[in-house]
Amino acid sequence: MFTVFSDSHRLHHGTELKDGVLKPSFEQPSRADTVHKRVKQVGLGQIIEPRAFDRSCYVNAHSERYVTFLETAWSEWCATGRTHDALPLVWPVRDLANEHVPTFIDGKLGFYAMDAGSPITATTWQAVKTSADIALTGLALIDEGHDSAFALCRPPGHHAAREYMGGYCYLNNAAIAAQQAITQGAKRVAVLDVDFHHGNGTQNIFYGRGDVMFVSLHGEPAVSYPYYSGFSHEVGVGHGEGCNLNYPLPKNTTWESYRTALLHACKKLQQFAPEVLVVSLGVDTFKDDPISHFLLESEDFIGIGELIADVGCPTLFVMEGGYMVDEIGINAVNVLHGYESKRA
Ligand code: Q9C
Ligand code: ZN
Repeated sequence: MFTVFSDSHRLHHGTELKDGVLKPSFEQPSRADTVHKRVKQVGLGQIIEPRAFDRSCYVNAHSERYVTFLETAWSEWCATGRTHDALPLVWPVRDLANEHVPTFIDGKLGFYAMDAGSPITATTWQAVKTSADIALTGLALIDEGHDSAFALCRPPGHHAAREYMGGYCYLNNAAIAAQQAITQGAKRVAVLDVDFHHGNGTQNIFYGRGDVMFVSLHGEPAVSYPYYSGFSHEVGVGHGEGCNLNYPLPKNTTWESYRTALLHACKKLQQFAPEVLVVSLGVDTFKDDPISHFLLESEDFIGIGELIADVGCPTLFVMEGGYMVDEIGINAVNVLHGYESKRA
């Protein structure tokens, strides 16, 4: 399997407000570097640089004004004399006006963000753009006839919705790739999200769409970020009704029950018969993950890959979360090995 990777991810590193304290983000550069090292160590396959894509490829999944915000936020923030990471501190909740985009950067940050976990620095946009290009390059490999590809994206993407960032995510890499497949003529595409956290951004982008199925396994919203989405009654609307499938799972979920849910999810995907499957590959379901609470062991990730292979279609793996840096490479590559063992 080819891997798409770029050193440019290191241009993004910042802080997050956690437990009332501003700390270095759990989403740090060593994550992608550790996965990259593991890919090389086991000889997964060729590692290539991303190609550059047109801005219009991102605007297909996001709104024009949101992409412009990401491109310009840092310079607007700097123009006010601030030098530390740009983070929102106020949000347009319920009764507050939502129709008009504020003109001042502090208002914009809250308007285009769901939390205070996604800092923007001087070089964030460059890393974010490259991360999306990595996913698009992975999709291009599949178009060119590869059965699968690994887009080693960082920063991750699945919390980023059509018009907001959050949960360490800015552009939704998986959604951008899925949309690109549709733009290029695919009739049906599916996104399977196995990150510990609900892929609220991907759900948001495709909620009204019958041509893109979204299936997510995640910690139940009662006790897991992002708290406001991921319920099983969220099934899609309009043309998309029945095309959104959530599997919220309780704290301390182990492989036995995770496997049962994934097996069910994969059967649904198989029935949908997508031309391409995009996997939002988070490995924060690992037992030692510092911000999550499932109990998967490293070997269980091989099982995830094996079950995904049974869906039976070309598959693009897009890196999402996973914060136990020591094992992130082993766990991510285990999924890819599990997949390959069943498809080769
Ligand atoms: N106390 C991804 O895995 N912080 N994002 C939660 C809960 C946000 C995770 C804090 C976690 C986002 C891509
Ligand atoms: Zn996650």
